[in-house]
Amino acid sequence: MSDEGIAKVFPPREEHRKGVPIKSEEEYKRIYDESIKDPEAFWAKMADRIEWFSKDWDSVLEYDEKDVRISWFKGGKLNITHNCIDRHVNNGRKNQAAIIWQGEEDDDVKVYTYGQLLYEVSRVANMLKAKGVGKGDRVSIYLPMIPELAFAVLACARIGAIHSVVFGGFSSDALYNRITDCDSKVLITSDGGFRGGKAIDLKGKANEALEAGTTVETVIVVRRTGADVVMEEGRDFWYHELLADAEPQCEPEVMDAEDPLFILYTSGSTGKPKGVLHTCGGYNLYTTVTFEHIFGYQPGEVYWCTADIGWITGHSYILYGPLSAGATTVMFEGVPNYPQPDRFWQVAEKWKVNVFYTAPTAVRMMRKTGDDWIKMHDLSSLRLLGSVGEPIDPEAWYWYYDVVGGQRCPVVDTWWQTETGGIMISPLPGATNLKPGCATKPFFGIEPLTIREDRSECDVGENGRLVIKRPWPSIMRTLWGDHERFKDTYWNVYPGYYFTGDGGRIDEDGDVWILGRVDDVMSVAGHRIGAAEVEAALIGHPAVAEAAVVPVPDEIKGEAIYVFVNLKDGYEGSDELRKELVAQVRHDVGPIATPKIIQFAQGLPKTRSGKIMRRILRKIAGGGMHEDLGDVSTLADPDVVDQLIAGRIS
Ligand code: 7RM
Repeated sequence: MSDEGIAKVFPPREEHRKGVPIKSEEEYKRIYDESIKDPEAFWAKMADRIEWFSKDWDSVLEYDEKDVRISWFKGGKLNITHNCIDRHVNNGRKNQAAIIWQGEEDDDVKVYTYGQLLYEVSRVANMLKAKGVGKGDRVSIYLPMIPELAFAVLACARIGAIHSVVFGGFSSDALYNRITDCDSKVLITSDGGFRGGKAIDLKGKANEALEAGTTVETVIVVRRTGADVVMEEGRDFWYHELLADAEPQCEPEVMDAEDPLFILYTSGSTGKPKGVLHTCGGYNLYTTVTFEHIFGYQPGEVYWCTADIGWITGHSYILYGPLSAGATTVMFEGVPNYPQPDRFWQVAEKWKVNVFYTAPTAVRMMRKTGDDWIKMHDLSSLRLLGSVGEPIDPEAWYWYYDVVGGQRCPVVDTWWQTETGGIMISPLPGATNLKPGCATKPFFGIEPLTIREDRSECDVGENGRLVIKRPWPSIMRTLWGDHERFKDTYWNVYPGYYFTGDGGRIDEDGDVWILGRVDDVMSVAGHRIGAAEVEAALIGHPAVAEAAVVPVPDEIKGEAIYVFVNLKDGYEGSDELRKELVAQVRHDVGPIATPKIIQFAQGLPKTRSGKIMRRILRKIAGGGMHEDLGDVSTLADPDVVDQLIAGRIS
């Protein structure tokens, strides 16, 4: 990352201030200072950005620091789908497009107005009720990016069921783990999905996941590809058949602000994924307000976030934030390079997209395929560009700004996490000086800090660990079924602070630079993958004695997966075995975790207590020589280091 030295600064231009909520740096500073001085007063005032059935909350924030119990607006009543749908229908937006669904094939399009969305979501809600789903029940959703995914998510929220969306790229094992961890009663899936012109099988994987026996009583299957699938009598039902009997009126369940809204599993530094739990009120409010301020959405505009709804970005900024703000949001089934490398630009031109939000990996990929693919499209509708998921390197930032945005559009580099629910650090288009590669300023009510190992505050410009000072409305409330892990992972590492797991640096302007993960979590093509999950899969293979997984820099994906395996006696490393190991990882974790390189090793560097030193392996995988590795004298067997360096594969 070439973020050393003096970064070039792009102040907001006059046209960037038009129609956005915050119009100058002074205004941002004034409101920010207020929001930090008295966050409760600030959020109580902001609470009017959404509608409540009752604003009679006990208190704005309750925060028990010792047991880390956090509640916002407890006692207040609302339903997020009322805010995302009904209130717009009631306020003159009934016939405005809510969701523009663009299928993988260009003529495969569906547009749902807010009025139609109410109809669809209400029917699916009634369908779930008819299957015995009620408030607090868990529903797992394993679907491709089709409209039914949006309906299913919102239908759960409408009746107070807790949705757990599992990304379609995850394997049957991953799905099984995510179903069993939260004891889902219902699974909603499909006969398959389309990806890059090929049909992918979801029902087969779902069947496999359920084989071992789970709490799932009912499987609802959406017809998408028309593939032949195995349906289990009495358990499996076709979505379209159930829907035929569903009434289109369904009153939204009255939810407490602190009732659970959804679980979303995310990778951590152990093999077991963490069920991040979000609740209704704070999440609804925070995603709405960040969406309005950071994207500066204006009536009539078309907003497109290219993420998958299987990730938090899709939850917060394809569905809940934009819909709550009354936006027109594009939901895209396809991939960036099918049928051609200009697919994103062709779609953006076709729908006259004004706000485009994507991941750096996609930007790098399209930068590599060349400017001609983009110059053939009229992208003059674009007003603002967003980036999320990993640090955007200045090269990619400049290309995004120059070539995609034609130097007209501010680039908002938004830093946040599954756990934070919404965007935490980001420029505001009318107020913030942009710096390529820098996430810049905290959102209102957010107080980031960089600290040293010993918890002392870093100096200006010093690299440290990024922590956040106090709870904000959309902070996760717990890890499903494991409050101790929640406390240990996020709150007890640096007592008094929420620990992000990221490194960071705050410069002389108070701008925050994100330096990437400091734990064993990798970011491959913007997908968050725990090293431990991949290692667990590898160790599941009979030939493997031990495995260590580290990220290596990758030109397009940001990071790629480099694997060191130590084989059991009697096994020989071979290309055949490599293939088997890759297949094992794809089966256990999913294709998104496919290793790039597998190096067979005689041993792994370990401390005397037996802990694998991934720090050293990371350097070796990245091409480091012995002298780059720092002190290796504490290793149990320092000789393995030279063997590993000699055996490195580039
Ligand atoms: C939204 C999302 C979270 C991790 C986070 C970071 C990295 C996300 C940025 C970023 C640098 C950014 N949620 N990350 N956004 N790093 N600049 N703008 O991605 O839970 O899947 O991942 O992603 O390391 O901790 S996530």
